[in-house]
Amino acid sequence: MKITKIVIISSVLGLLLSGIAQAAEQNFKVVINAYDTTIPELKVEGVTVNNIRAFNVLNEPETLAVKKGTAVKITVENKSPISEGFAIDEYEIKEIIKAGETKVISFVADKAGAFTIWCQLHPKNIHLPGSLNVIE
Ligand SMILES: [Cu+2]
Repeated sequence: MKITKIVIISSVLGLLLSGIAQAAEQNFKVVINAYDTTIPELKVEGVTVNNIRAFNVLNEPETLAVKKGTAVKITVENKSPISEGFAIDEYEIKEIIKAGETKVISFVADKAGAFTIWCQLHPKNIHLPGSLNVIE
């Protein structure tokens, strides 16, 4: 009878502990995609413009949210045809991911706030920045 109780208590404790360990860790998958678009003809207010090319790079998803204290693991896959950057200044993260490659970035989100995730290689109007939101 006593042994049964101990076994039950220890297995409940084990479940609780593994539950806590899971809550303190969060994995994300971010894909860097490039969009190359050409608009053959655009008419605005009587003015015609031809062959407008728009090249944009997006981190998808753009926004990541975690609770403060979480061990964060971000797997970043670069599907753009060129090298892309992945930087979060406040966390001293500055990575370069070559075309077609994947990099895993790990850190503990120990500062609360909204931090810009940006590409240190390209202008922000081409490679659109995202956000890491660390909630208190
Ligand atoms: Cu970029």
